[in-house]
Amino acid sequence: LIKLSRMAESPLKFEIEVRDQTTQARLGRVSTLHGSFDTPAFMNVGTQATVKGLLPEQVESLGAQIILGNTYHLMLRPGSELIDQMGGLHKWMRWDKPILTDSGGFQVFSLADINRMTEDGVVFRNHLNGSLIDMTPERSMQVQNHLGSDIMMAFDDCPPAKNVNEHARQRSAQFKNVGGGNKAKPTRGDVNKLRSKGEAQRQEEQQGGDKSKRWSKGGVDPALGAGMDDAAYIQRVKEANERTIRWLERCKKAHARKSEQALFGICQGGTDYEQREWCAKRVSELDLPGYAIGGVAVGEGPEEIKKVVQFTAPLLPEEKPRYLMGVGYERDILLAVQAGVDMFDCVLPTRNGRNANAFTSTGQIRLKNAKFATDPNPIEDGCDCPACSGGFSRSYLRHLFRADEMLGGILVSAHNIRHFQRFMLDIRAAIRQNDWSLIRTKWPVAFAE
Ligand code: PRF
Ligand code: ZN
Repeated sequence: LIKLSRMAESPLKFEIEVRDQTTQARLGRVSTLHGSFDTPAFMNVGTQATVKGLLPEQVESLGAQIILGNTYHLMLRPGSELIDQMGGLHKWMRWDKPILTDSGGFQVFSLADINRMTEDGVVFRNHLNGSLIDMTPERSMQVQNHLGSDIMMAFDDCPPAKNVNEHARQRSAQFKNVGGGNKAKPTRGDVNKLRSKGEAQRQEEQQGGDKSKRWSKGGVDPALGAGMDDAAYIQRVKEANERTIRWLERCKKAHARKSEQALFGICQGGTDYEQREWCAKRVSELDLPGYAIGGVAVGEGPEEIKKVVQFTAPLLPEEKPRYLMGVGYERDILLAVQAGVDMFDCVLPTRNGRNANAFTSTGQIRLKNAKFATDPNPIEDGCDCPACSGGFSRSYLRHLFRADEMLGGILVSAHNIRHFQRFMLDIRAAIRQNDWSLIRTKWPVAFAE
């Protein structure tokens, strides 16, 4: 009876309709208070409360059933209090279907100029006005409660991969310079004072703050992981894991709209299997409506992604949706689906679309390339997107990008969104028919090296 009443209260329902016979793949449906979406699902990213360049009705007609929003960006501008005041994110951006919001955890680590990370949270610099922002699990929950997303993500600690790329190494170096540079560093007292104030007042004070203040020693370098030796890397991952669980417990407590919004926990652990196993077990014990695999595709290669996903997915509860965060390319999605993952998100379709990169079933093409100057063909034959079915040639699209015309980015974003949604449709059909040959013949890109 207790279990029944708890289920009745849950704002999220996951039904598995078909299980694949040869892999761990499942076909299902997630229901929220804003409607449902089919799984395996690909979520298009609407970071700034917009899927860049497209009307909500266009996003919907391209096949998107759920989109992703970002705590990090929306708390900085316009502020989540404003969105709450305007009736919540769905109403404000005119998308009345499901929305998942990321917690800001990953964005703080990958985008922000971090001043200090402690047990309590992360202090980072607002890139819009230079003010200092104090981000904690409680604050992330408050922002996501204001936004009113259907699925909220826990605030986690996501270290980069051990042999991460040059970009992350530069970020690491940048962090190490913070103390010696001309940037202001708040004291603990400043942070505590800020915490008891509203966001607007907070930001105002932070801008006029005492520039002579410096951090005392302590805290953790969040960029650690990059280029470390094995022992140091495992130590960093272990600390991140333990912190992620403590922060998750705080998130669960601070979540104020449990009957409307579902909180997903995140399994970290980098490329260390022992740590993955530990974290999967700990998040699963917290009995949440869904679980994510984080810390994947953070600079490691595709082989490593495959091994970690295949190891971690089956460790998460069978009957709950599993979400692989920030992934990815078609081959990564396919192998993750076959390992039992149900949800994905990635900026690739829209980001690459704006940059004249179009996805096709055999790989990406760069539309700015001279070889398309007189190419009369659509991006992809048989694609039913507005660009391809509308008769827009590669030649014309190339011209739009060279002339810096906004229609270029709009059309290729639309095509790319449709590309991933068609791919997911075919994946769901393959599971339903228990036949992967359809994917092998129609989507060679998913089998490319
Ligand atoms: N944590 C959160 N968001 C994320 C990630 C993560 O680990 C990733 C990693 N690929 C993408 N987005 N909170
Ligand atoms: Zn198309």
